[in-house]
Amino acid sequence: MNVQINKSILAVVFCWGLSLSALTQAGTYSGGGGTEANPYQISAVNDWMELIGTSADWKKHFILTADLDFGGVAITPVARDTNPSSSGFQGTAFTGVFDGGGHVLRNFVINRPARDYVGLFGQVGSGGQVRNLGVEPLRVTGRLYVGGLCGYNKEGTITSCYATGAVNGYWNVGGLCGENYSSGKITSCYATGAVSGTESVGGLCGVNWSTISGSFWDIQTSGMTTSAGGTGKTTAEMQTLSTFTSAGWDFSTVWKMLRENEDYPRLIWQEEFAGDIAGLYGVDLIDLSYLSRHWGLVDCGGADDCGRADIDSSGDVGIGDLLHIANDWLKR
Ligand SMILES: [Ca+2]
Ligand SMILES: [Ca+2]
Repeated sequence: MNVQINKSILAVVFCWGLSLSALTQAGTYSGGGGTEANPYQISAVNDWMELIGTSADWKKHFILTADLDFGGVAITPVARDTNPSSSGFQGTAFTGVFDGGGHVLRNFVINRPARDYVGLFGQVGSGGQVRNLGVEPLRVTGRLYVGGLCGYNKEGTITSCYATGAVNGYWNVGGLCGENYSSGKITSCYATGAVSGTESVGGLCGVNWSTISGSFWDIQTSGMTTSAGGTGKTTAEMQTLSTFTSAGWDFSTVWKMLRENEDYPRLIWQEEFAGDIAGLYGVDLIDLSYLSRHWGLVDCGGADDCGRADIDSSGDVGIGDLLHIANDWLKR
């Protein structure tokens, strides 16, 4: 009898173990099958956490279907190095396709000061693609090969991406990518984050052995006048449409310029807010002070539309417009 019961318990435990291991082998995300025709859908922070934890999927296809705000939490890279005491990369590179869908991942921290290959993606390998993605970490800290988007682009293709946020490391540190190696390709990307490090440090990339084209970094906000690859521009130039159109950037299906001379290019499907009427993308004191400068204006709707301050199209600038800013306060 006891033997029988023990056998049943064993069977239950065995099945439970099997289902657990199935869970760790492939993610479910917000749907999709991980193929090119039917990519896994990333639509919530939990989906990204699942991707971080599921190395078996790092060769699959993904699409981001919304802007994600991580609320300031610390995350680890996808395709991270698993052995800090051995030089070189140990672990699984990202060789899949991550299409940002014109959306943004923002408001997270990556804090691995004693680790190499540090970025949203640690190492992008052969066949790996990251495209149409904005990356806005609060800060990224690592040791060797550190970047906002990727630590080490070994042989991957990175297209139409941007990275903001501070990046700090020791060697091979860049605002977008720590090192672009071998057949790695970076096209139509920019970086604006403050970059700091000891050796081979650059506004866009720290080290480049391959092809970087049509890409830029902000020499003022990055604090870097040099980069391995890319073209350095002032903030004013980075907020000028022709800087990018003359480099072949696609402003009909990939990028948009919300406010030339005030903001950087943004990805076309980034969320927009009614209260975002001035300055950089997002609703903050700049928008509030812009509203206050136009406060009390009447007869809006003419040629200048009260300079965008009549948000609710009521014909004047007043409480109704302030409510829009209050409602969207600090959204980005
Ligand atoms: Ca704004
Ligand atoms: Ca109004």
